[in-house]
Amino acid sequence: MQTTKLCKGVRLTEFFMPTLRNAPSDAKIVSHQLMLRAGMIRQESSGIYSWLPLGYRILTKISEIISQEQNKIGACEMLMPTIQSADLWKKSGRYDDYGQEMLRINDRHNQEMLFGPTNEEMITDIFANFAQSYKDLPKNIFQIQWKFRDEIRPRFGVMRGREFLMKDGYGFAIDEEQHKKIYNKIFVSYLRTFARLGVKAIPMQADTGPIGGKLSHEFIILADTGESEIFCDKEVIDLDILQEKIDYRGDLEPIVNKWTEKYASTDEMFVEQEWAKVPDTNKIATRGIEVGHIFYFGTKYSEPLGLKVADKDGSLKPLHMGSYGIGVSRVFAGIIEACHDEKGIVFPSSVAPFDVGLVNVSLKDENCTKTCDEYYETLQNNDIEVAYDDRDIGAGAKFSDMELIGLPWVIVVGKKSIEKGLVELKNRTTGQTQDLSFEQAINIVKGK
Ligand code: 5CA
Repeated sequence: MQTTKLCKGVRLTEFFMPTLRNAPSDAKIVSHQLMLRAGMIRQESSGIYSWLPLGYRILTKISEIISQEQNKIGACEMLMPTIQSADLWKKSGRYDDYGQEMLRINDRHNQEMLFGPTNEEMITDIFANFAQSYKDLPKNIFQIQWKFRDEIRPRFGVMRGREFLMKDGYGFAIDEEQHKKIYNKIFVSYLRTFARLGVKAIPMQADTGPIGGKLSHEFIILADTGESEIFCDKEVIDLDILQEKIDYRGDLEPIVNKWTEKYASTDEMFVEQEWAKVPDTNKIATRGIEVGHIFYFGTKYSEPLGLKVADKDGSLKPLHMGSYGIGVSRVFAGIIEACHDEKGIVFPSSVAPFDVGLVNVSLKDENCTKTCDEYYETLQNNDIEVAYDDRDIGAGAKFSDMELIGLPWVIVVGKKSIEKGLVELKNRTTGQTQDLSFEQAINIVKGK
């Protein structure tokens, strides 16, 4: 996929990709180990990471897919500040509720500020300033912005960080019925988003926690290393949203029902009697990674913050709201938990940092290097994103780096293969190699 701001190709002599042979011993789960080894992130302090060029590139691709799917349901993207004033939080009553998880800051005028753990208060205040009547509704607004939560136990790398990237969306409606339509759109678009990111995230009944409200689902990737305990009917896992014909202007209730009629729940919402009804052969009790969480909480914030608009009959009504989160940096780790082997990451093509690696194994051979330089240009001209390994290191080290960073394809070019007019094309998923002409290799990489 071509993202707007990413370059199509990099030479590894210029690219900053500090790969490591071994992961530091304190990295306990495979995604954390592989992200460190692949030179994607570096820990700056507990739960706080720098995103190195390779990691940042993937994070950008994940964010772009999320934005695209949000845009399809008519959600509009904006950006709010990371630093907020404490005033709004005092009004909503959450200034005290959030306790030590909230990072509080005093500015030079001794004003109480905080690093936003989420943005319900601010967006409600913004919207309240402009919305006057039912004609301004429904609206669905989102941002992709850094959050800070001073977690007691930050762990597993970016999976549970203190600073992390979140897509937070907020829906505004005149009543519960109108809000249910937003909820359903979000629900279906999340299924599509995660499917496009190459992972299966199962919607599960969930607890609403400090965000509040009565209707809530978590989207969970099944993985033994996940922090959530889950119980679900195997039939939910077998469903495939990409096969579904979706009309976001139509009634989405049947699709939502299809994904929610079978039992799927986190341990917090577990109900023994319901679980007993699931046939034993379908019962899956395992662990999972919560990559998304959606809430409908009615008038919880609009009442205390005084957000009311005129309904058709002129009477003032408090807005019905919901909030919709995706852990952007967490889903990155979740994808790696779901997609790796003993050699490294096996990225789904939609989020792979590059489509193909181009490995020059005869760097000293002038003809081979000249040919590789040409191939590097040709690949980019064919809209193929390429990482060109032109480094003066051994072939073995080049191959293992390509496997580690998980590019779907690698094209190997050496003195001997050029003499035969061929290149070697390697598939990361199957490990199979083929000797082909460069043009044939391009067609395969492009999926022709
Ligand atoms: N305001 C709502 C959504 S707009 C909200 O804050 N929801 S949340 O608390 O459930 O967070 C949304 C998502 O952010 C979670 O589903 C999870 O994927 C991600 N997330 C939450 N805490 C962390 C953390 N400490 N590290 C990484 N990701 C996190």
